[in-house]
Amino acid sequence: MNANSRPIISVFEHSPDQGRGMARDMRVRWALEEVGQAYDVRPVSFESMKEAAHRARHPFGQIPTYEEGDLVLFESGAIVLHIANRFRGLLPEAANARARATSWVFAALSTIEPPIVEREVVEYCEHGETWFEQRLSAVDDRIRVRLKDLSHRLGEADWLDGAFSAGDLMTVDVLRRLADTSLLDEFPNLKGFVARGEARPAFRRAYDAQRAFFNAASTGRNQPANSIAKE
Ligand code: GTB
Repeated sequence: MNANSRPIISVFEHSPDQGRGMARDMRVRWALEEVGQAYDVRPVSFESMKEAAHRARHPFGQIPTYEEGDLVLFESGAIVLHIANRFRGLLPEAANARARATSWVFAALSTIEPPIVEREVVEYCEHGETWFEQRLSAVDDRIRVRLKDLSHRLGEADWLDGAFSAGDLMTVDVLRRLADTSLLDEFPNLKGFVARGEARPAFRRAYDAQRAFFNAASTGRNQPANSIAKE
């Protein structure tokens, strides 16, 4: 960890999400808040994230990254699982329950998130194409398939497998990406699931921290007082 023994995570210097907590540092901030671990942030611009210093941390030149002493990690799933294994609070003690919670982290990232990301690509990159509406509707149907199955599994439960875990955190954060669509309206129990996640004090702290960071960046006020680790 750094001199203050706090992990450092990389975040957008100026997030294109306007402080809505939609980038993938949000799930890492949330995980750290859930386990009560303070952290510093390393802001990176779109230019600097493609430079050698950041690529040494992240081979694909992206955020988030996580630094803890000599350990440097990339990929939000690996980072959240590391935090969950390193600190108490995000994984059950029992081995089988831990393994099941891990399954949900992977399900969120490799089964639920891909069609949601595809929708974002369609919206950002294919807007204006003659076939845009048809393609968007086809991708929405693929998302619905995942939401229907997830909704069925969640049923009336608060969380996916007993107590709140890293699996719920990751799934809620992935579903939050649908906030600008009406897709979750079709699945009231999933809407409730996301609302429960967002109501957690740790989520609120993480959300407020990234928002304060965004606001300070917008007005040029992000100085070391905000616990920023610079190159
Ligand atoms: N699989 C990786 C992980 O899970 O960590 C994906 C990391 C990733 O996509 N990082 C994005 C990034 O660094 C930021 S989160 N992009 C810059 C680049 O690739 O050059 C994706 C994101 C960005 C912006 C918004 N937004 O504005 O709403 C939402 C999500």
